[in-house]
Amino acid sequence: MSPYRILRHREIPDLARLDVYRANGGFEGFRKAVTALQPGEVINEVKASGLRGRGGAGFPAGVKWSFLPNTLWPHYVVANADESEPGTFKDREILENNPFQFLEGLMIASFAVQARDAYVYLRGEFWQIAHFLDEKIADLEAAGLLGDGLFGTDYSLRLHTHLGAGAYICGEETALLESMGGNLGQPRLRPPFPATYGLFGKPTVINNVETLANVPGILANGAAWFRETGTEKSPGVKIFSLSGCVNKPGNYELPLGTTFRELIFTHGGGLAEGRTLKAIMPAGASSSLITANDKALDTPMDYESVAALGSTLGSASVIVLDDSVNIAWMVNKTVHFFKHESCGKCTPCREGTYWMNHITERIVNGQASKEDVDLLNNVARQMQGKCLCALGEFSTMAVVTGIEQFRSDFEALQRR
Ligand code: L3W
Repeated sequence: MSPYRILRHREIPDLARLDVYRANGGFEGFRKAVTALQPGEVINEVKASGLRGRGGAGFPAGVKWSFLPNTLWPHYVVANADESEPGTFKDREILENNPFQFLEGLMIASFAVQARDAYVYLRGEFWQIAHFLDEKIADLEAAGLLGDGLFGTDYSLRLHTHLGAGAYICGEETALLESMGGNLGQPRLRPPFPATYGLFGKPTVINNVETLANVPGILANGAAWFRETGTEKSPGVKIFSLSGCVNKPGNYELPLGTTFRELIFTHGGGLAEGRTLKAIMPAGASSSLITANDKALDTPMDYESVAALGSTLGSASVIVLDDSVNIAWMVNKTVHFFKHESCGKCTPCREGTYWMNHITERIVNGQASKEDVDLLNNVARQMQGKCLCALGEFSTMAVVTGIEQFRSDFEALQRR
């Protein structure tokens, strides 16, 4: 038995081959769903498992599936494989090494909402993965697992891949849908949520790759099995992408509720000789900073506990910062990223990220005035609650918490 639920390829060689995946229980969950269960029963099983969205928001997957109205057709399912959050590299490992587990999850989700076409939206830089998935989809068609009248029922399903063009914003679900529809990749106002007005204006489920990769196990082994690990409110395992000032960066599949200390020091091998931990960014560039101390290190990494620390677990891309890092320098990097990736549709984000970038450039180049740190803080706070989507909001997180917790780092770089 592999100790892994998602990164099973680390234990099972050639898991990306259909025969190997099937020999290891692959597509039993999908077969069970299509041949033995009603769509509503599949949704109820996923609801009972408590599986929460692994893309960042932690929204319960089964609940999301249940939102699709049975009065509007067709329904679509879209897998969000636009993995672009700085520090997040988990979906790529799944797609490249355990593609069938992800595709099976997408197929089960499709059956659950009775979608007959489902899509995988990949970031433009994942073009090799798109070709790879196309081959896997062809294997599934050849094996009779995709196509018309599956398992002798009247259920038919086709999968399609769709490449983006390298824009971070297209990971935001409504921008993704706009992009797929042939429009500019810019977010639209919610509500309506994709559940009622999604792809081509039709009811649509959008789930992250890792979320979907959890689904086959739930169908094959049951909701209770899924809940055997993790916490009550955040059940199951999570892939933590660990990076930054740590000896062994990489993806770690661990139960939700594992502490920061265990991830960084036991699995990640700790910090370089002589260094001390300064801060943690648990949700990549979108994080509110967490000042490192015993309380933070002993906090379980689940959605509620990280929120109680004033941050978010997000997609669990844990960036470690040691005492060699000036926080103003790091904030300049995140702000530069968001300025570059802002789609420009809403004024607070377009102008705010531009000005935050301008001011942090002045700070890191030693050209800032005494007032600049307060000005930066003011711009960030003015943006909060006023942006069209999460990008603008999240661009302010490291700025505001960085100044709050490490103001002296900003002042140290100001013009003397
Ligand atoms: C119907 C309602 N549907 C909510 C749905 C909504 C969406 C989901 C969550 O993501 C995260 C952030 C960062 N009727 C609904 C409803 N929904 N209410 O539930 O929605 P929401 O608004 O809570 O979050 P979101 O905007 O979808 C924001 C993370 O994304 N992030 C980056 C992630 C990057 C990756 C990656 O690179 N792989 O995942 C940056 O912002 O952590 O928590 O589906 O439709 N009443």
